[in-house]
This record gives sequence, C-alpha cells and structure tokens, in this order.
Amino acid sequence: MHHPVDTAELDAGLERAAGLLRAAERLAVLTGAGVSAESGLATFRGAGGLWEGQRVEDVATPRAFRRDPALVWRFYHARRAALASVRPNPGHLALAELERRLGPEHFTLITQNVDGLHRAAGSEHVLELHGNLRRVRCTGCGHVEERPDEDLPDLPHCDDCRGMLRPDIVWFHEVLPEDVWEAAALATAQCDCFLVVGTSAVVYPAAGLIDAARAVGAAVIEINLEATPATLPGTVALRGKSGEILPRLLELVEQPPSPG
Ligand code: BJW
Ligand code: ZN
Repeated sequence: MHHPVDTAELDAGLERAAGLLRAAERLAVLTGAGVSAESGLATFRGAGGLWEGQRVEDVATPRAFRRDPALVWRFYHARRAALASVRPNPGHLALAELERRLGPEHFTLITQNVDGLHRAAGSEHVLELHGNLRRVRCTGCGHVEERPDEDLPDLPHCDDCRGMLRPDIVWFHEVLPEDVWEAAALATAQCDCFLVVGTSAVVYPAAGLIDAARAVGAAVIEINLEATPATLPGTVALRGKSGEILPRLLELVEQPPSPG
C-alpha cells in the first residue's frame, strides 16, 4: 500500500522525469539486477540476494576460479538454468519501446546485467558491461562462444584446445571489455539525460558513469526501491518497482505535457 503523500510525490516525480525525457536529445540508460527482479531473477546484494551467505570472493573472482573451478561453475550452472524459464518484464519492454520511439541514434542502453533480457525484450542498442551468462570463454585459447539452453558438463572444456571453459562474465578485478566500455563512456559523455534503473550503484567502473553523466550536465533520473549512492541532490528519484514505474513513465512521455 502506498501512503498518499508518497503517491503524490511519485506522481510529481514521474511528471518531471517525463518532461526531461521528452526534452532529451540523447538518452543513456544504466540498468542493474533490479530491472530483472520482477522476472524472478535474484539481485546480488541484500536479503534473499544471490550473495547472501556467500562470499563474493569465493565465486566472482579469477582467483576463486583458479582455486575451485567446480564450485564457481556450480554457481553459474544454477544461474544459467534459471535463465531457461525467465521472460522480460514490463520494465524491459518499456525500455525497448523507448528506444523505438527515440531512435537508435538518441538512445543507448548500458546494462550491468548478464541475463540477456534486454535483447529478449527487443532492445537493440545494448551494451553489456559485465558479459553474458549464455556465453563461455576458453581459458586456454580465448575462444568465445554462445552455449545457451544446454547442459554443460560440470567442468566444461574447449573442443579445440582442451583448455577449461569459464563463463564469459566480468569478475571482480577484471577489466571490462574495452570496446563496450568505450561505447558506454562515449554515450554517457554525449547524453543530456541519464536514467539509472535497479542498480545499487556501488560497483565500479559502471557506477562511475553516473558521475560522468553529471559532470557533462546531464539530468539524472533514478528508478529504485530505495536510495543509493547515486541519489545525489538534484536527482529525480522515482521510488518503486521498475516493472511498474517504467511503463507509467513511457505512457507519460507519449502524452502531451499536462497544462500548467
Ligand atoms: C529494484 C527492484 C525493482 C530491486 N525495481 N529496483 C574501491 C573503490 C572503487 C572500486 C573498487 C574498490 N575496490 C575494488 C574495486 C573494483 C571493483 C568494485 O567496484 N568493487 C566495489 C564493490 C567496491 N570493480 C571491479 O573489480 C571491476 N573491474 C575493475 O575495476 O577493473 C579495473 C582493474 C583491473 C585490474 C586491476 C585493477 C583494476 C569489475 C567489476 C565486475 C563486477 N561484476 C559483477 C559480478 C559478475 C558475476 C556474476 O554475475 O555472477 O557484476 S559484480 C555484480 O554487481 C554483478 C552486477 O552487474 C554488479 C552490480 O550489481 P547491481 O546490478 O547493482 O545489483 P545489486 O544487487 O547490487 O542491486 C540491485 C538494486 O536493485 C538495489 O539497489 C535494489 O534496491 C534494486 N531493486 N528490486 C527497481 N523491482
Ligand atoms: Zn580453447
């Protein structure tokens, strides 16, 4: 249940955000695990998160993989299996529609997510900063390939060189794919409006894009259940579920501005 004051605040925030989006020449969007929560995928941090009761260093670093690849693969086999049954939610779909409305030259979707749901929803200009769960990469020869929707052996190996395969995911202490990162930094430097959705905004360099957007004078809109380090003064903060807020925002953007 919404408190009436919260409802009024959200309505006012939505109007402001819609005005910014209508006026925007170039929009960049940064998404995180929260945008997929309503599809049934767990977020990382917080209660019920993927990392609750699990030390991040034990599963999401190159060192963890060297020490115990089977343990790391178990974590990823479970995540890959979960993908088989998930579908994009209204939040993903609203972002895809926004791209169609603004046109690909005016819209860049930067995601930290590895679930592929933005593309499944129809978004085309998607920059995946942290890789993709459906791909594997050979630790021997570097060969990357799509291996979706299939059971991999517990410890999969490369057909070419017999090297061990790993998920094509960016772990802590690893650099982001350079071309993807540069495209994201460029889209951010060129945007006049930056929309942040469902991320705790604590993982760098991704979270640094929000600061970079502010530095070039872009308006920042944040959709999240709660405040984050990205919620600086001047941020248009829309509190609630992205699967509910994004469709409402899209609807307002499509309407002519209300008088007054
Ligand atoms: C909803 C919702 C709903 C829920 N609607 N909202 C100190 C300072 C600065 C940097 C560092 C530092 N110490 C170390 C670093 C570097 C490190 C880092 O940033 N660490 C910080 C945590 C401190 N970064 C790195 O290591 C990066 N690489 C790097 O820096 O390279 C340079 C370098 C190389 C070599 C030597 C030296 C330097 C790489 C980072 C890669 C991160 N990858 C991960 C794991 C992938 C593995 C996997 O998927 O299994 O990517 S981390 C994990 O966090 C994952 C996510 O993409 C990422 C971000 O999480 P996200 O998406 O924000 O999720 P949550 O769960 O945190 O938040 C969900 C949010 O949604 C919450 O706010 C909810 O409220 C909200 N929400 N439901 C709307 N329905
Ligand atoms: Zn190989």
